[in-house]
Amino acid sequence: MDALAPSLSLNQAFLNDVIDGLSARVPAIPARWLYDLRGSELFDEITRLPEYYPTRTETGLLERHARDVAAVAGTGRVVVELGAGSATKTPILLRAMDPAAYVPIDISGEYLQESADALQQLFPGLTVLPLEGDFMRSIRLPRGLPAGPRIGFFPGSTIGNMIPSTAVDLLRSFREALGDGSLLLIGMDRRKEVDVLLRAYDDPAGVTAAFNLNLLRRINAELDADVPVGAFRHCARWNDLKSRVEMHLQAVRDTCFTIAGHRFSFAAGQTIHTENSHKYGLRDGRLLLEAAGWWPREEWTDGEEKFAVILAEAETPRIAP
Ligand code: AVJ
Repeated sequence: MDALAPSLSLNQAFLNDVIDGLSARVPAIPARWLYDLRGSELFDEITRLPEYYPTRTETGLLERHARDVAAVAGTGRVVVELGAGSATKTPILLRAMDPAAYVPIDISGEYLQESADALQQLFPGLTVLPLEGDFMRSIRLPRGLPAGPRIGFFPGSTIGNMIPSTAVDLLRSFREALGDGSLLLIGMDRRKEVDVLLRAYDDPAGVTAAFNLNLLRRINAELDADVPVGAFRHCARWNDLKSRVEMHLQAVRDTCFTIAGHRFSFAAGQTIHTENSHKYGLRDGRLLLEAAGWWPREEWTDGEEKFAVILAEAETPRIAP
């Protein structure tokens, strides 16, 4: 395949998602397109905001309980991370687990290599086997991994981006890929007071707004488009029925624009839905795991129960009841 092909097809996929999404009855663009280089930088900035509690809370939970994880999991497992690996969270787990190998899986090869290199420097003796691929489509672990049970690591409440059916599909395919005897360490954001949630997704410094609006800038930069970015504002909403924070881009006036020859018009007040962030009650998170064949063994939460880290065990299918 020639070197340009992957980026051309990525561009085509972006274009298709944007055109289909904006043509839908409820205009929406898949959240994955928020995370270009600039978007990832802005998300990084979000994680350091005083109002954005999830990253800080989860990191604290991992620091406090990595030993408890190792006590259940034992040492010498293969650690498989869904995502490139966080510079702050992953080392906490690896230090406690003393794994046989570390396999980060991410769609962005460049970002993956960078973070894998950084972790390799931190753990010179560790076998690091980065795997480029879209874990939302399929998970196939590399051949020749050290034998023995695996532990999956899925931090950040990334699961919260997915609607329940997609979340269960992903957790089940992860269960298949990791195999019998495996464990899963997953971070889930809890339901809490609406004003705390909304402040985390609409910070006074406007970083989350910039993150959301960056999608329109990206469309203009990559898709031959003339979206008037100033005609939209960032909007975070709590959807209680679906138990999620939604990010939208809301038209502040009537506006129309063209993307690759397709014309779109938005009336003032209309929105483009850009991201979901599901929040789980105590039972919700467990039900999601159980529905996908994972049995929650341990659950750790902070004093205010803002965030939960759950250690689940691959369930052996058996005849009910
Ligand atoms: C990376 C999906 C976990 O939903 O909290 C943060 C993304 N969006 N602020 C989240 C996000 C706006 C974040 N996740």
